[in-house]
Amino acid sequence: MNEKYVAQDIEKKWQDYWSDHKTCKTEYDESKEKYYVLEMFPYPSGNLHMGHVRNYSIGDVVARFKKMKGFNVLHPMGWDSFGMPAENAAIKHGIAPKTWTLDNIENMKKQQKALGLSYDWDREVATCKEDYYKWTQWLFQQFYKKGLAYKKEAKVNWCDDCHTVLANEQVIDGLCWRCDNPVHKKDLSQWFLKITDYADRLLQDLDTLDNWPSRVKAMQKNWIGRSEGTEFQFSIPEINKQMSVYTTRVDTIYGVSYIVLAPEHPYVEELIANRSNESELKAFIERMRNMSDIDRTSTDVEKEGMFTGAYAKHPFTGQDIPIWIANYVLVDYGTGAVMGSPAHDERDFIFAKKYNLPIQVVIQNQEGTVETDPNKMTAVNHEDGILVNSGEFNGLTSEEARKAITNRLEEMHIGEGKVNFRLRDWLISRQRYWGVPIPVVYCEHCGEQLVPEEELPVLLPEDVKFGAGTTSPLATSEHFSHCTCPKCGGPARRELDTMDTFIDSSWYFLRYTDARNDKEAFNKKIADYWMNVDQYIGGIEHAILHLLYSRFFVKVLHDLGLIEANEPFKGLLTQGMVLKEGSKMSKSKGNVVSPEEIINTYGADTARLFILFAAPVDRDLDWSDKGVEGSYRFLGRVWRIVDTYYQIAQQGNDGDLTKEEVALRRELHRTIKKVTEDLDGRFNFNTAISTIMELVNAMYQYKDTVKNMNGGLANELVKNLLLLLAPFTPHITEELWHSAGFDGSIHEAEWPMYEDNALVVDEVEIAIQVNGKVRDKLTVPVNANKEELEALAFASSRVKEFTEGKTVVKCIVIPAKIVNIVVK
Ligand code: ANZ
Ligand code: ZN
Repeated sequence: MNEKYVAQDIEKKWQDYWSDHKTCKTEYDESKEKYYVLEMFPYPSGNLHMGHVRNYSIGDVVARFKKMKGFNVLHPMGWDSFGMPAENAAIKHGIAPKTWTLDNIENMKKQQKALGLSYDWDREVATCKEDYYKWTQWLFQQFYKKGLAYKKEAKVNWCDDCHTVLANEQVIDGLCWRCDNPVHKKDLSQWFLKITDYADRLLQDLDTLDNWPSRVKAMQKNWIGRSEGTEFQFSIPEINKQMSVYTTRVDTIYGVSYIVLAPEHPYVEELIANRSNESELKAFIERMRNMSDIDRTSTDVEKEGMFTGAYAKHPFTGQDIPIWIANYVLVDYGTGAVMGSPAHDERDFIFAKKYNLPIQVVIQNQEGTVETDPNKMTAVNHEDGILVNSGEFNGLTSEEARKAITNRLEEMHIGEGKVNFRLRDWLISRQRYWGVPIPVVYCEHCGEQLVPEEELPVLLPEDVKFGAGTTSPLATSEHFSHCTCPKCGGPARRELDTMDTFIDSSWYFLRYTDARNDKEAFNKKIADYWMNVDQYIGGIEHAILHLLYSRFFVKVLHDLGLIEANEPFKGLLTQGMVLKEGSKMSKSKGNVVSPEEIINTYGADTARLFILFAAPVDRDLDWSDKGVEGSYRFLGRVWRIVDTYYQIAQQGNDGDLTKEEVALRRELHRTIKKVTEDLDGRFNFNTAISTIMELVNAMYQYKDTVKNMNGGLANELVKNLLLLLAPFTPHITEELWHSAGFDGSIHEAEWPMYEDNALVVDEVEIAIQVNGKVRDKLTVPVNANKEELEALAFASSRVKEFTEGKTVVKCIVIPAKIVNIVVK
C-alpha cells in the first residue's frame, strides 16, 4: 500500500475495474426486492456543473447504500437531448444539431464516469435518438387514438426570440422560461394534450405522495387551481341572449351592480354594434386585447373598463344591470364574464369607485359591525358572514346561501354548481427543428391522418435550412414535407411542427426499465416490476412543469393498460443549489467552479465528500475551497489510519477486550447505527459523515494511547469504517478494501449491522426509596461506590421533597441496585 493518499493513482483504475466487471449492471429479477433511484437526466449542454455533481452524488449514495442493503437497484442515466441550444448552435456556428448534441453527450459522459457514479450504462437513453423518439411518436399516437391529443386554432403564447410557441407552464411572470423575453399572443393552429381531463386526479393523488416535499405539492395544487362555484345566466333582452357568469360568491348576488366581460368575449361585437361611441369602444377593446394576461390580472396594473351601453336583467330582482368590458376579465377562465359585487371583492370595489357604480353591502358579520355606507367604506368585507339586503335569503350564512341560491337558480333552469380549474390543456407544438416530428400527415381528401405504426419513426430530415424565418425549418426540406396519404395514397403534407421536449422527459423513466426493447416502448411486466421510481432527485425548478407532465403521462399510460403504476415518483427530493459567496454559480457572474478542475486536483472522492458534507441535501450549499481541502485531508487521515489498523490486525493480540477496547467498539457500533439511520429513508448525509469523522478521531486517539491492541477489533474497525464510507467515496474505499485483503468489490459487500450488545453502556438504573417508597430512579455508572451513590440520591430534587426539614435516621446503599433512605 502506498504511504500517501493520491486520488489520481487509484480513481481511474477502479472506474475501469467497475466497468470491466459490470459491477453496476442491473437485471430484472422477480425474486429480488427492487429499488429504483433516479436523478433527473441532464440536457447535454457540453459540461457538467456543480449542481449536476451534487444531484448525482446524492443519487449515488442512495444507490450504493440500497445495493449494499441487498436491494436489486436500478440506477440509470441518459440525456434529455432535444431542444433549442443545439439548433441555435447550428444557426450560429453551422454545426449540425445532431453532431453538436452527440459530442456534448460524449464529453459529459466522460465527466460523469470520472465521478465514479454507479450507473448501469447499458440502459443509457438519449431522447434525440431514433430508437427513443420512435416510441415518443408511438405514445403520441396512443394519446391521439384516445382523444387526448388534438389540434385547434388558438391564441397562443409566442416568444419572438425563441421563435416558437410556449406552453402556459413555460411562461413565467409573462416572460419566456428560456430567454426571459416578453411573451405575446398569436393565433395559430396547434397541437394540445388534454391534461385538463386529468385535473381532478392530478389534484387528488397529490395526497398519496407522502414522500414529496409539501412545497412542491402546494405548487402543483395551486397550478391546477380547483375552484368550486356557481355558473348562471343573466338574460340580455336587447340581443335576446343569455349570458353566463362564473362566481365563487353567489351569496353576494343581491349586491351585483354591474357585469364585466372580457374584451374577447363573443357577445362583445353585437353588444356594442351601432352605439354612438362604437369606434371608441373598439379602440379600447383592441388596446386591452394586446395586454398580457399577467398585466391584466396583476394587482399593480390599473383596472380599466368601458360601459357597453347594454343592460342585463338581475335573475331575482329584475333590475337592469349595466354590462361593462374590462381588462381584468380573462376570456379563457370560467365563462369570460363576471358579476361585480363591489362591497365584497377588492377588485370590484376599486372598479366601482373608479366608475361610480353603486356599492351595496349584502354580507354582514356576526357582530353587525360591517360598514354599510359606501361613502364611509375604507375596505371591503370579503369574509363569509350573514346575508342582508338579500330578499328571502336574509339571515342565512354565506355557506347556506351559496347552496340555497344555487338550488334556486337550478330550479329556474338558469344555473348550476360548477367546478373550474386553472389548468389548461398542454400546448405541445413547437415551430422548431430539433425535436420529435409529430407523426401526422394531412391529406386533401382524408384530412388529418396518423402515420401508420409500421412507418415509425418519422425521421428528422437532415436537408433543412436553419433560421429560415416564420415557419419551422422542417418546411425547408422538400422530401420531408411532401408525402403520400396512408389512407388513399394521394398526395399529402406532413405536419411540420415538432413536439415540446417536455414530452420526451415525461416517460424516460419507463424506457430505462427496458431500454433496449425494439418491439415496444417498454415491456409491461418489466416496467411493472421496476415502477414506481422509489426515489427521484432533482431541482425545485421542475416542481410544476416536468413533474406535473410526468404524472399526467403515467396516468394516461395506466388508463391505456400499458402500466400498473398510477404515479411516477414515490419519493421526491429537491436538492438545494450550489452557491459561491452567497450567489448561484453561473457563467454570467463568473463564479463557477468547474468539477473537472476539482477532480483533477483532489479527486472525485473529495469532490463528492465535500458536496455531501457541506450542507443538508435540501439546503443551498456555499462552495468553500477550505472545505474541499478539509475533505481531502480527512481522506488522507482515513488512508493512514486504515493502514495502521491493518498492521495491528496482522500482529495484535487475540485476548479479551480491555475496557478501552470495549468503549472503542461501542463507538464503532454507535456509528454503524447512526449512519444506517441517517441513510435509511432520510438523507442526513452530512450528519452521517460527521459521525464517521468522529469514529476516525476515536481510532486515532486509541492508537496513540494504547499499545498492543486486539487484532480482531482492529480488523473489525477497518472493515466497517470502509463499508460505511463506501457509498460516499467509492474509490478510496475500494482501494483500501483490496489492500486490506477483503474479497471482491466493496460495492458488492453487505452493509454492516450494529450489535445491540456492543452498544450497551456501563450504566444501570437504580431506585431511590424514602421510607420504603420509590421516589426516584437514577441512571448511574455500574461501578459507582456507596459514597457516590448516596451523594447522587440526596441530590435528587424528587428525593429532597421528602427529606427536607426531616432528620435522616439511616441510609442503606446496595451498589448498582438501590438506595434506601429512612427519615423522621
Ligand atoms: C363575484 C365575486 C364576488 C367573486 C366576490 C369573488 C368575490 P377562483 O377562485 O380563482 O375560481 N372570475 C371568474 N371568471 C373570471 C375571469 N374570466 N377573469 C377574471 N376573473 C374571473 O375565482 C373565481 C372568481 O374570480 C369569481 O367569483 C369571479 O369573481 C372571478 F366577493 O364573482 B367572483
Ligand atoms: Zn388521403
